[in-house]
Amino acid sequence: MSRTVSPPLAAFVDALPVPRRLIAREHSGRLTVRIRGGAHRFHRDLPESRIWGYDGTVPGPTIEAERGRPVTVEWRNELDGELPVVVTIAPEATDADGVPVQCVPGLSGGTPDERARAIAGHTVVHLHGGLTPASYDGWAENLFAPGQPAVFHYPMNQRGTLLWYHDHVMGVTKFDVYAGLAGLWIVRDERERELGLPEGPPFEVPLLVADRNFDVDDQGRLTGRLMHKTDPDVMEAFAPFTTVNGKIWPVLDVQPVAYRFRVINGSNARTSRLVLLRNGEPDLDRITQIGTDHGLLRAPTRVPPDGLVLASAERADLLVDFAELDPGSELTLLNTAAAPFDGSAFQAAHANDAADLDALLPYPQVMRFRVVQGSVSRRRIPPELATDYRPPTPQALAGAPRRAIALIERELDGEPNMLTMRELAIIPDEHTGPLLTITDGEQTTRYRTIASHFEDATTFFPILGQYEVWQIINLTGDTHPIHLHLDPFQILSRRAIRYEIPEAGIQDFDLTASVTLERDPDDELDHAIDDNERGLKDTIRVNPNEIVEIAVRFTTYAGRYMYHCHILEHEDRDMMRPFVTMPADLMPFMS
Ligand SMILES: [Cu+2]
Repeated sequence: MSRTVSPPLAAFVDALPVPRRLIAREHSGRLTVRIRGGAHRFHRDLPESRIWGYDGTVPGPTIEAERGRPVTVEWRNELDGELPVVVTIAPEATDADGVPVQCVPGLSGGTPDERARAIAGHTVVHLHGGLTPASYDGWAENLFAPGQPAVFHYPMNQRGTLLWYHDHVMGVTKFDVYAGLAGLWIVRDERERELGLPEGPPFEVPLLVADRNFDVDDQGRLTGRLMHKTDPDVMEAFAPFTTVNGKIWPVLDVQPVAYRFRVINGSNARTSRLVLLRNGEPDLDRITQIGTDHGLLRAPTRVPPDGLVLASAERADLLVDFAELDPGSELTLLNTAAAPFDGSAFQAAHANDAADLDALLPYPQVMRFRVVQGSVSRRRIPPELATDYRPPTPQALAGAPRRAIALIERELDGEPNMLTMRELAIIPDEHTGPLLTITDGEQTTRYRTIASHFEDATTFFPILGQYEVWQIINLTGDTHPIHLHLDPFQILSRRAIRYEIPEAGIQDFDLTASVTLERDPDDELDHAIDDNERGLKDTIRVNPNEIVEIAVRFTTYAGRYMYHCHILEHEDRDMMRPFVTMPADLMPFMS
C-alpha cells in the first residue's frame, strides 16, 4: 500500500477557466502582448498569488492564427520588481515524518534563494513549434530588459496545430515559466476545417496542465506564494498541485456531445500519463486522438491502454465523446506517472490508487468533467485525417547525415547531479582516448565527444531541405523529452540498449561508455512507439536504456537554433545545444 497524504485543498470546486482568445485576424495580424506582473488565484480557497504573465494572466491569452497569414507580436516587457516565486533547495529529501519534501508545501527547512529573488525581468519569448526565422525564435541569450522593444514576426507558413509561447531565458527558464510566463498559440488551417472539427468555444477547449507548489505561513496555512522547491536528491521541481489553465483540479461542465480538447503538458518537469475514469473504471475508449505536436495524424488513434503520456511540452489533439452519458455523470482525469518519470508502466485499472509519495505523486487528480443537460449530438470521426505527410522512405534517408547525442548524468561534489548532453562524432579505429562505442551485433562504431556544454563550438550544421537522422542515446535513469526548434521530425525507431560507464567515465568534457544494442536483463520497458508518436513531433521522449532515432529535415530558415531537453531544470543546467541550419549553396564556403 502506497503512503498518502490528505490534500489541503478541495478538488473539483473551481470551474475550468478558458484563457482569453486573441484572434490575430481581428487585429490585422498585429498584436501587442504586455509581459507584466499580476495577481492570480490558483484555487477558490487560496489567497491570490503574485505571478508574471503575458497580459498579466496565467496562462497568457491564447493567440489564434491562420496558416499562411503572418502575425507580428510586439512583446512589451513591463516586468518590474522581484521574481514572484520563492526558490529553495530543502536541506533533506524527506521531512521528519518521512514524507518527501516535494510532496508538501512550504520551505521544508530550505532558505529562500536571494539570487533568484533578485531576478528582475530580462526575458525572451520562444514560440515552441513555430517555423520561425532565427532572429525571432527566442535564442536563450538574446534577452530584452523591461522597456526594451521586441517586435517578432511569425510567418505562420505551417500546419494547423497547437503551439505554445513561453519564456526561454538562459539558466532561469524554470523560474520564469513557473512564475506564469506561458500561453497557448493555435494555428488553424483548411484541412482541419474540411474535417469539420470543433473550432473555438464551447466545444474546443485548450487544457494546459502544469504542477505548482506554494509557501505556508507560521500556522502551516497555504499563502498562495509560488514556490519552486527541489531537494538534495532530485534537482527537478515536482510540485504537488496540478493546475489546468491556471486552476488546481478544476471541473468542466460538458454537454452530451463530442468535445475537442487541445492538451499540453506545461509542467517544468512532471510527465503526465492521463487516464479518464468513470465510476472508478478506466474509460479510455471515449477518447480518440486526432493530432500530436505538429497537428493532425494520418488516422485517428486510441490512446495507449495505460493512458496518454505527455512529457513537458508534448501536445495531443483529442476528441472526447460524452454523447450517451446521462446528466450528472462525472468523469475524472487522473495522472498515474511517477516522478521523476522513467517510462515505467502503470495499469489504468489501478489509477484510483496512483497516489504515491515515494513516486512524488501525492495527488493524481487533474480535473473532472460533469455532464449537464443538453441536446445529444453524435460526431463521426473521419477515418483519414492528414494527407500531407508520410514516414520518410528508405530512399529519402539513404545517405542522410547521421548525428549522435548521448544524454548523461554527471555527479558533482557538494551539489546536485548535472544532466547534460554530449555530441559525438565517429572516429577511426586507430584513435585513442576516451570514447563511446556502440555495438550492434558484430559491428562496433567508435565515437569521441565533440561538444559537452552549451557554449562549446557548434558542431551541427544541417543543410536546408536535406533529411538527417539523429540518434539520441539515453545513458541516464530518467526519461528526457528532447525538443528541436524549427521544423518537426518523425520517429524512426526506439531500441533497447544496455550500457556500461566505467568509474570516472563521465568527465567535464569527455565520455567513456560502451553501449550494446540489446536489452538489459533488468530492463522492464517495452520501448514501443505509441501510435500517437508516429505523427509530426517536435518533442520526443527518450526513455532509460534506449536509443531513439528521428528523421528531421530543416526547411525554410537558415540560422542559429537550439535543441534541448524540455525538462526545464535540465535545459537550464546544460542539457541544451545550438545547431545552425545552412543553405546548401553556402556549404562549399564553410571551412
Ligand atoms: Cu532531461
